[in-house]
Amino acid sequence: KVSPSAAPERLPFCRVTEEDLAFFRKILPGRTIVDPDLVEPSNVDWLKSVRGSSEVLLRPQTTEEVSQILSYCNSRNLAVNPQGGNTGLVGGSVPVYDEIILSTSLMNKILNFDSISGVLTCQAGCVLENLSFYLEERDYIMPLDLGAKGSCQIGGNVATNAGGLRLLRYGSLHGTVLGLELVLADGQVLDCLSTLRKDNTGYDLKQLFIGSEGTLGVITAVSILCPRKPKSVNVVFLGCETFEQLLKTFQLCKGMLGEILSAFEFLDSECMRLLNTHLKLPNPISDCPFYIVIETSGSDPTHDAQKLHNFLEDAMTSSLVSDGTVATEEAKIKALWSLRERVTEALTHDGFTYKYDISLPVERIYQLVTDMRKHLGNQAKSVVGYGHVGDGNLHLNVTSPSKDPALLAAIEPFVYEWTASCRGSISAEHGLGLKKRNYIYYSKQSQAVALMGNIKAMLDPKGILNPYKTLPDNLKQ
Ligand code: FAD
Ligand code: 2HG
Ligand code: ZN
Repeated sequence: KVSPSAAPERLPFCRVTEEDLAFFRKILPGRTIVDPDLVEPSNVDWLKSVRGSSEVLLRPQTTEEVSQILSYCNSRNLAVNPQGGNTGLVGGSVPVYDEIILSTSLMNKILNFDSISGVLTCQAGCVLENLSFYLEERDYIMPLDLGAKGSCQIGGNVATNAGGLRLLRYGSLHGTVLGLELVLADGQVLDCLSTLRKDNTGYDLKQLFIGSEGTLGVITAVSILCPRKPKSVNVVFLGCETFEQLLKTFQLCKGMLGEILSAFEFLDSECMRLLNTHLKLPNPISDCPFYIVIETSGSDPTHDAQKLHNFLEDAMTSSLVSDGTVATEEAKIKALWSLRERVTEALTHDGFTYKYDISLPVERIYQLVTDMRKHLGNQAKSVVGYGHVGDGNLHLNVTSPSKDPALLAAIEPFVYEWTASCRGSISAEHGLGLKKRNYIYYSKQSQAVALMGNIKAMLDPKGILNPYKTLPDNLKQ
């Protein structure tokens, strides 16, 4: 019996020849990279957990160049791995074998910004943080924010349907992305780059590509609806004794902060220990089992301060929270946010990390961490829980000094069965990539997976786009 996490077999794609390289060099002079030292970083994922053996990295600058590359690769039966900032966490962004890496890093032009509607149109390779800087100068912000903002690209965000820290307020990319330009596997350019809020003319095709992880087409441009920059931002860092109190604080917070609430995130004391130990980040409040990061964003500083004051008073007097600190100035806001955003980085210093990105009914999310700790006993080095409480999304991470097959066998399928028993999702926001592809059935009915297979076969009949990713192996035979 083959283990669901075993490496898939190489599919019969052609191998890159000198003639192929001559073609690529003609259309991408100086941007067809074959020097192994220069290709190497694109063969390894951010977590350094998976490694491909591609010998070719292509760096197009225009949609037309992407179209020429795919048209050629499709006719030659050469497999292609689209890559943005390579910050993906499920092994989807790097090749498995010798797939050609198509990087969007040089497709980094902002094409238009409409300051009346707030719609930004840009090439797919724009780095998320650069877009945020650009917008902030114009009194707008991006509707999404995540810890990888300094490297991840908007095309990669859309391809993974990244959630992040602001989803609670501004919703998912399925709502904020208004248009996409795509290149299909055979090189056809699909122009769905609308900037309209409303457009019910037929099927909304762009939705199919949001979260498709590079398996259905290459995203070359994005138009996205951006909110106005809030005039007042406050961040509160609180400590709670129990997860039940944390949930009650969430309830109270929704009721009392309502329209100005822009994030409600949590981390447990194990995360805090790793932040202290590995990143030397001090705890700004007294030690507690659970910590909450609340952000408010509004248009009137006095009004927001009053609301926050009332909320904190209620939370303290009803003993829901045991300690806390508030930040209104930018430097302190950033410092408090680092405690939440840098947990992933702290984990990389703790050892080999097994990552789980689970959606559950919010009242169940921490029970999975507690049950996992009991289940694993002393087999794991650390078992930590953190995530997006406001979205019912838990990040459960388990570390060990090095890769440990026995530990993995104890975690899986336990974690997936537990999740499926509550009708949760085994991938809330990171996608399936290479690592989770064979677990799709824990969250999707087999008819739905079969339909996904049909869509893939229709859009990419030769299967050249990001093979071995997202769809389970048994569909690809
Ligand atoms: P890559 O990693 O390069 O690619 C990811 C996938 O998209 C791959 O399958 C790739 O083939 C495909 N792809 C990339 N570009 C294109 C394109 N133009 N067209 C078609 N397919 C493409 N995720 C969250 O949802 N929320 C978070 O809060 C969050 N925080 C993170 C924090 C850290 C520190 C890190 C390292 C990652 C985090 N992530 C988070 C993971 C998240 O998926 C990525 O950070 C981001 O969305 C991926 O963008 P990227 O440009 O790096 O894409
Ligand atoms: C976050 O919310 C990211 O910080 C990363 O989605 C989660 O590393 C993880 O497990
Ligand atoms: Zn997350």
